[in-house]
Amino acid sequence: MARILNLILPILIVFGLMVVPVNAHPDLEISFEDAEGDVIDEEGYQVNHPDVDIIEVETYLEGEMLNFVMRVAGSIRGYSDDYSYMFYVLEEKETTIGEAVVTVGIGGGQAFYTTEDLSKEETSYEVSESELIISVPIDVFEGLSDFHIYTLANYRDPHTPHRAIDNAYSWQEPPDDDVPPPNDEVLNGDDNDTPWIGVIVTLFSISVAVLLKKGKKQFF
Ligand SMILES: [Ca+2]
Repeated sequence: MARILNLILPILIVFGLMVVPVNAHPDLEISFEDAEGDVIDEEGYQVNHPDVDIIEVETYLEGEMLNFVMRVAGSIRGYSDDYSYMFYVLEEKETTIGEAVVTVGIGGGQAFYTTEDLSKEETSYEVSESELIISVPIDVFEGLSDFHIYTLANYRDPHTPHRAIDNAYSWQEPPDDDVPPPNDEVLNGDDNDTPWIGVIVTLFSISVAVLLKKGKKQFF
């Protein structure tokens, strides 16, 4: 019996080490939608400004990069100083942009990402009509406990206080009733917390390890 335990224990430890780091990485590939026609001005009134009207947001992995995609109802104006399109990566749902661990955005024809230590790096991007893709090295997201996104599209008139703003975020569930929230309806978010399967596998391997350790003490 002791010999079997001696064989099993190292295998289990290696298995546990393999499972835990996988489970520690949140799902970085998410997508969600936002209602069309919900852009507001600086006073909160609904305005027609399709170039900042977010309709879809997506992140996907490509090689060593994580791509941040935003689609708007009109055209992406990332080349203009008057427009900005931002992605705020948050570790907790329903927190503010001030809590962002990574900020990804474009404005004035320059795409960048900023990490928590406020270092700002220029990065590559693509714009095709209504779609913006900003690519960020995957290393930037190492060690995150969870992955949620708050997005913001913003137009600022350079000569007046007028602004047009739309936001969309990954954590909102479809509304329970048939009445959508005013000005902002986010549907089909598939942003999940740590998958339960990972938690179950981890708890299982810890339990078996503890049992074996107890057994080992008893047998030696
Ligand atoms: Ca919208």
